[in-house]
Amino acid sequence: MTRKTHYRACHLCEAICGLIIETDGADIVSIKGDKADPLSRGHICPKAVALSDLHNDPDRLRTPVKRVRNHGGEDRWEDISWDEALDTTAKRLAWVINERGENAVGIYMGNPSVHNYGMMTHQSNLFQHIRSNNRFSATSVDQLPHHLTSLWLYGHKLLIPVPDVDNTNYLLMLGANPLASNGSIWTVPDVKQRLKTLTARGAKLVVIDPRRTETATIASEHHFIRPATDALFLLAVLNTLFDEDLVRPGTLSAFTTGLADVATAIVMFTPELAAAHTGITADVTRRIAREFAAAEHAVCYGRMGVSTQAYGALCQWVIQLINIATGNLDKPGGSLFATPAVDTVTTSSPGGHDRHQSRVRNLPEFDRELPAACLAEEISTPGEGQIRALFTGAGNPVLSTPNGRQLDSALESLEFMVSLDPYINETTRHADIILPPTSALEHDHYDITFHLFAVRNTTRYNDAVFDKPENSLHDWEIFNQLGNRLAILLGKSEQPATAPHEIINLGLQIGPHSAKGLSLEKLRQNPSGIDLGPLQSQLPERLATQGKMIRCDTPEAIADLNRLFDEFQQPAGGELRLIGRRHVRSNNSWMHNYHRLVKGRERCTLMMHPDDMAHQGIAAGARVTLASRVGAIDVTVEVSEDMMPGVVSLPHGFGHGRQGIRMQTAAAHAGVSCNDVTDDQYLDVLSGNAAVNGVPVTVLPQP
Ligand SMILES: Nc1nc2c(c(=O)[nH]1)N[C@H]1C(S)=C(S)[C@@H](COP(=O)(O)OP(=O)(O)OC[C@H]3O[C@@H](n4cnc5c(=O)[nH]c(N)nc54)[C@H](O)[C@@H]3O)O[C@H]1N2
Ligand SMILES: Nc1nc2c(c(=O)[nH]1)N[C@H]1C(S)=C(S)[C@@H](COP(=O)(O)OP(=O)(O)OC[C@H]3O[C@@H](n4cnc5c(=O)[nH]c(N)nc54)[C@H](O)[C@@H]3O)O[C@H]1N2
Ligand code: SF4
Ligand SMILES: [Mo]
Repeated sequence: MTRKTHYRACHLCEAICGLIIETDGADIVSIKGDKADPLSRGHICPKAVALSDLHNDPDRLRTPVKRVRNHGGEDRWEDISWDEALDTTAKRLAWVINERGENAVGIYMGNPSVHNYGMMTHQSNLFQHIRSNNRFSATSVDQLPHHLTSLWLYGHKLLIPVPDVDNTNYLLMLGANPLASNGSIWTVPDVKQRLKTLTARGAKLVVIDPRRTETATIASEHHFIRPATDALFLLAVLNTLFDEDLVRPGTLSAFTTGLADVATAIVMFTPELAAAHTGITADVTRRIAREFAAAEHAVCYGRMGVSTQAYGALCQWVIQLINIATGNLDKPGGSLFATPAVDTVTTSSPGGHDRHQSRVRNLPEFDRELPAACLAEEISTPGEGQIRALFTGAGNPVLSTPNGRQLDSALESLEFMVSLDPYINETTRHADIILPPTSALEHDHYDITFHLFAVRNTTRYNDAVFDKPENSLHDWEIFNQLGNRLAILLGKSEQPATAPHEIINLGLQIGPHSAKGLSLEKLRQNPSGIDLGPLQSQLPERLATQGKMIRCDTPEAIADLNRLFDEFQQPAGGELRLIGRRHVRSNNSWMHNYHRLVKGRERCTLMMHPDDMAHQGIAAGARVTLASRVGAIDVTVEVSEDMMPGVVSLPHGFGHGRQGIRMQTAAAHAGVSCNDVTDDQYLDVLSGNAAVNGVPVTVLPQP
């Protein structure tokens, strides 16, 4: 019939793989890797094919809906027109702003919004009219410590250097499992092959993780670590570098200060102190420090597992200092800053920290957002500034933030809630109105976020695969139209609708590669992407700090060392600790509705070491109760020698067996939500980031 070939980058995860999608009329015939993509070189993972399921999913909303509650308390969803949906939403938001104040409107933005460039370019069309302090996002259950550290050291929240995997001789990796996640804050498509090549050419990959993960299995060395003790290990490595005179910042010395003060501040963090808590011997720690220092090019990298824990900010700060102290920052084979064709570093605010605090618990803001761990209490605690209306966009905080059950019930008490989302799920089921955007394949795509963290500079723009259906709106159009309706009600001026691709066209022409004649037109002519070359050293010019200096002796981090030292004065406790887990066929909470991704063996299991099971009298496959301070869930145990004794692991993003959600396949593979057990009070105090890893728990056999 009308067969067509489309070029497209996958937006599902940070690897941004190039795809070739064959269609026949409205049907997707095939989805394959695009070998001509200069970054991904043909790689894809099983999720790419599910783009088709996502597009065709009968549960995906195609029209706005409003919730109608009958006398029996049961909810029904009614289709409504876009005019009714947008007018009602604007009116209700304006009412809350006028009657209750701007802080009475809360905002929560989820992870897919950074994978959908129209949501990035146009959210301010709405949010500029809601000048609320009560803004939240998935950042504070994820990478907040990275941003904070980059603000301190490099002057901008987005200046995060990435491991130069293809040229390094030594990669020390903590709290990351790129073989499942495909890399994070590190856009590194086909990471498995890249890591295998790394070890094959004689370089070393050392993985530190409480579970022997898929990545650990292909590493040169893996060491178990007790959850949430990484800061002790990392400080012991840095301390060893100072102690054994292995600090060589090299050319970085010209614009780096404060290392000597750091050396003094951390003397008490010895490998022996660390060993008593981490489980990694002092000998191993010293050896790793020496090998790291001796390697021609080395890089230390830490992700989710060392970010969403009680000392997340300290961990990320010390990781940067290890790279700086050994002269590996901004060096090929070490860690490098990318130079994206559209450079959001120059167009976004650098970020700021602790300029205001949350109302109930005084938690610090970062970049005008408060920690997601305090969203529920800001809704349910009465008083001036209480959240009475909530906007959620591309987020599912009931499943993704700690003590999700508490938030689940807090949402019930709102006067108004609206969700920009294609699904009726655990969070959006509480909304009064749901605004569903077009499907990803119905809008064009430019990755505005992840080129900034990519291992090579490339650029790629792709047109929509399918025409926009009649009576539908893109995410950015919804922001624009809702913003304009709200503006009129608040007596402010409307904003013209400049399409996202026009913003990109401009960004390309003023960006760092503008000399190469980049424009949207040129990118359209090269739909597999354009290679812009390897990452380059660019310090100190790229720094956004005062005087283009890196000040290593960050006062906030140094002050936090006391909290760490005090906690670890007591001998290690014997309690079980809970950590998370990712699977390559899953993606946070929202990709369980596609049969081909969920089929097979049950995945929402509690992995536990056989010694711990024997100790508690638990048999393989038994049902147990996993409990913490905040809640308890029943789950099946999976025996695993790959777990560190004393640590149990449960994936997040499950728990779909709740009333009123409209995701049939997900509900049939419901599982339980590990965030019904993670604790909203258990945080990285310094950054406010949720500590969803390392949570103290108990596991009891069911009678
Ligand atoms: N398939 C798939 N891919 C994804 C996602 C997904 O859900 N599924 N999510 C995407 C998102 S939003 C993100 S942020 C990235 C995350 O990407 P990664 O950071 O690579 O995420 P994880 O696979 O969760 O790896 C975290 C690791 O930390 C370990 N860990 C837990 N606690 C500790 C600790 O205290 N210390 C140490 N050293 N390790 C610890 C865990 O065992 C786990 O192996 O993945 C992205 N990609
Ligand atoms: N215990 C524990 N908790 C965790 C984690 C963990 O490892 N362990 N990981 C954390 C991490 S790293 C993250 S990033 C968060 C994620 O937390 P969230 O961002 O809150 O949750 P997601 O599961 O990504 O939910 C995405 C939502 O966006 C919708 N959506 C998908 N695409 C689009 C789109 O194009 N437009 C719109 N408008 N909506 C869309 C989906 O339907 C879904 O409702 O979870 C965090 N929570
Ligand atoms: S690795 Fe990520 S970007 Fe690549 S195909 Fe899979 S989900 Fe898409
Ligand atoms: Mo994330």
